[in-house]
Amino acid sequence: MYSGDICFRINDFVDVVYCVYVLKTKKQSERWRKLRNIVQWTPFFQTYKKQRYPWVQLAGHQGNFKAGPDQGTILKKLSPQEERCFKLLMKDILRPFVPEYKGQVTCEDGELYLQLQDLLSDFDCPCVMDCKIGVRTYLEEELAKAKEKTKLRKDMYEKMIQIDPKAPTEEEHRSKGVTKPRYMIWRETISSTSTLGFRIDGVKKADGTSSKDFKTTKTRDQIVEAFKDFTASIPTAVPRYLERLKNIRATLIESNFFRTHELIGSSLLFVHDKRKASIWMIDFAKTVPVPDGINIDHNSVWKVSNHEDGYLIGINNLISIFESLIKDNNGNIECFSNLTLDKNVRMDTLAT
Ligand code: I3P
Repeated sequence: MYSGDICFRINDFVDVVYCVYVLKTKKQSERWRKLRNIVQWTPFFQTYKKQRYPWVQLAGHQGNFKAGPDQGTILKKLSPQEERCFKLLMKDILRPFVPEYKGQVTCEDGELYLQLQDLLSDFDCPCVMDCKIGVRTYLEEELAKAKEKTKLRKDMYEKMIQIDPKAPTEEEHRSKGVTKPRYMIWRETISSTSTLGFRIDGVKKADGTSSKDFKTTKTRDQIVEAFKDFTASIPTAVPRYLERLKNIRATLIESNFFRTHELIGSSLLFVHDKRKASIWMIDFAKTVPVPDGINIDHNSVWKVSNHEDGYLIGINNLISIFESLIKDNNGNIECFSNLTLDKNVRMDTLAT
């Protein structure tokens, strides 16, 4: 499963050369495109790129991403469940809020990948934040499997004691292992997942520094501080994010995909630079259809077998926190000088 994965390229040298070349002639650029594809996949060039322009991954499983064969794309290891979601999302009204899916690609090692829009390709020195949405991060199916057959995870026990050596029970200490649901539930309660319906999984700032040190960022005040820090150098991003979050919420409510799916371990990717800010829904490896005969509203309390995911609880809290960031101490919307809002954004939409 590949939830929580985010990855992107910094300064792809090939693309820069390509852009310069494209200015020459169209016909030549066609030839260059072919050549570029060949060059990009040679082992030497892959090594060069790895050393000089590394991939940055903020969250999720290592080794899931590669540069895409076409400019402005990335490759993500195939998860059939995620591919199924992308195919449906390309036909849903949520399409503008997810990376564009461009089909499957088989790499030279024979592995299958999904080719997706590189969400960072239009930004200069972007700041990026991954927030995992929902009050629950494991599937009901994972819980049922763990009950049938207990599998102890040493790696999860180790991650647990690194944060809090007192967290495991005596028995867990003795066996030096915890089950996956036990770890996932503990992670949800030490972070803001179980209370606010989302958590910060990773942040990368414009200077290139990144942090995944948010495992115990739990209270609303801690989140507010983290968001302020994330937007400190470009505060105009705040109302833009708020606008996008409101658009996402309005679209989710109308979406057929959202109505019929349980979204677990899915994230919102926040990206801004000096000029613009946007948010996309990513990571659908644990997004599954709601079983027949069950309806969810994404807002009700989860109980085993009701399949609620708390996605809207997270979105509503994010909106409320971003609103608080743009209000002054008297509760008025602060004026953002130098801010050119997108065509369809009006200041009054920023009011609660
Ligand atoms: C990981 C995180 C991932 C989860 C992964 C966990 O914990 O919860 O979402 O992957 O399980 O180890 P952490 O963030 O504390 O490192 P899935 O969402 O795909 O289950 P895994 O180790 O079984 O992949």
